[in-house]
Amino acid sequence: MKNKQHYYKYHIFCKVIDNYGDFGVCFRLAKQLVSEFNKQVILWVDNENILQKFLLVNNKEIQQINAEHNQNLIFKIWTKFNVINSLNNNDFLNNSIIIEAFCCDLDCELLDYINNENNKTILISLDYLGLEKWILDCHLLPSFLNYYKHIKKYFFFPSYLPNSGGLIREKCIKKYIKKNIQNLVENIQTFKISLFFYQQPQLLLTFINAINYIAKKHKINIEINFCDLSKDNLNTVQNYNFDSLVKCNFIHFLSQNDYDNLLQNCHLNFVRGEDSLIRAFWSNNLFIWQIYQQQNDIHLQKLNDFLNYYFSITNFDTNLQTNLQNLFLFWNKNNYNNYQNSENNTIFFADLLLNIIKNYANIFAKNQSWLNFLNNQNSLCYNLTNFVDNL
Ligand code: TRH
Repeated sequence: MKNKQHYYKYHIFCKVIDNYGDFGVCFRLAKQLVSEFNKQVILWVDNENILQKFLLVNNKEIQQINAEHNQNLIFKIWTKFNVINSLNNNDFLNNSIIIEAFCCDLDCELLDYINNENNKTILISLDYLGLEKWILDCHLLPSFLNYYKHIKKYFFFPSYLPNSGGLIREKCIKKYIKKNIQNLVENIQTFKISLFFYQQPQLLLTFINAINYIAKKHKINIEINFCDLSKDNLNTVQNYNFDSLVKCNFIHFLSQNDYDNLLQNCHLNFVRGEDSLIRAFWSNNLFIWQIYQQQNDIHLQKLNDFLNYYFSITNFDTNLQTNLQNLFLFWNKNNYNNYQNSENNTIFFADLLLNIIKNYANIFAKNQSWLNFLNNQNSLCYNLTNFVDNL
């Protein structure tokens, strides 16, 4: 029988392209590998500000952060060609797993170092959330590196599709899901919303006009939790003359755990990149996803792929499904600089939103099948560790 090699040293390399998701995903992965899989992880990130933002510390040196943090999760700032030098003991690079998050490129110095026939280090090219079925044909395929004959490298595709790499899901998630069914749905006094979006001032105006209109006209208490608003947008909302039935909370950047808690406590979450989308799944509440914009509107095709799949599992009543779909499309198609808030847009958006609020219990119940479907699959960390240990 083949001897199993148990890898316990992991390096995650993270390049921050923009926003928070690049680091957010790597941070969650690192935390779970340490806390649930007993791994030792070094998380390399090329942007110190992002690290400080997520750890909620200002101006702290990396050494100080590491000293105060879990010994099995070490943060290092990744600058060009500093990897070998900044490891006191290069041995950590041997027989380890190296994850290139979102397919970021490693320095050739590092590749040279591990390109050694006695070194069992494995490279994993971790891709973005895969929405299309073709990813299943590429998931776990080896990648051949011309100049580095001894390096073993594999593609890994996270996704909700069965037989893919799976999604990041910690053990505690199942507990939250049960809690939410009892807490949130029965007897709603105030409809709670969280808003995390690619800040577009005109779309924000449509949003607050619509909420105000619904509260005033239909006498519904609504609470909005505005997450990480930019200064200008904060000004707009703070100077807005809301009806007394609307309550606004302005929330600074939270720890990931606190952000997850917020999603669990809101009936409807407007979320952004792939990490907040997945956390919205686990919150067990309804969500509207504002997908990251790409050239030539490729993102809209991806959004449609997601919606088609999601709806094929949830089986919402036809009119509610159309309503939800229109809400997703409105929120994404109008996220452009040329979008102008108007009364027509406000009314259109308000009607879609009102329909969701009124039918919340029904949609929530149907949404459970999505959760059940996801929960029947293994988590990303399980799939990853299992794959490399069985190579
Ligand atoms: O930051 P994002 O919009 O998206 C990113 C980037 O666009 C990037 O290019 C893309 O590659 C990447 O997504 C996958 O949104 P996302 O993914 O939802 O990440 C937000 C992270 O910020 C997530 O980990 C949750 C976290 N967060 C907090 O920890 N506290 C907060 O208060 C908020 C609002 C978010």
